[in-house]
Amino acid sequence: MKPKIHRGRLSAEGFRFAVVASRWNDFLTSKLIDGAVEGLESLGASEDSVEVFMVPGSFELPSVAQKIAEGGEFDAIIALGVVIRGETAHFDYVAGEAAKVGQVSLDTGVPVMFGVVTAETLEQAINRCGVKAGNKGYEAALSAVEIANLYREIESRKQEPGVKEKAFPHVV
Ligand code: INI
Repeated sequence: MKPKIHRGRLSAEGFRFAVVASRWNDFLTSKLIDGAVEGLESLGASEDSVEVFMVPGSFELPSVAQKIAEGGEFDAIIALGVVIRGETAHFDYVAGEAAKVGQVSLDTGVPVMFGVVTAETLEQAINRCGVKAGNKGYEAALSAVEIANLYREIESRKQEPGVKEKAFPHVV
């Protein structure tokens, strides 16, 4: 058996993206923003299809992502931040709150990417922000494009007549 495989296309054309980024550790989050914008641009996003919203710290990412999602203007949101365990006694609270962007996705239906670097040390964080081990902002941007396309494809199936009948032949 060879089931049909659906995979979001890597084309940003025709989509709108919001980047929500933390100012905390801004010497690193600025690299994540650059990476995300570069990633979107490389997949065909136009300048006016990308907007960046700044928040004080990663703790604020979910609430602002939710506000943006509720506005209904964007097809995907990319949340960016850097939380370093060595730098804060409340690492777990900040990182845990930041990860709630996943719940925002589920609650609003707008995909939110988790582009937050959670690192044990400053060195580790630096390496994940485009110095050695890639750039988490760039990666999150590519994921945003893929998921926005996949959502659109899945959404478009709802409009096709007969989809429900095919999936639930016993339902009349
Ligand atoms: N915010 C971060 O994004 N990264 C951190 O490492 C960090 N530390 O170290 O505390 C941090 N704190 C700020 C926090 O996100 C909130 O902005 C603040 O608590 C106000 O709600």
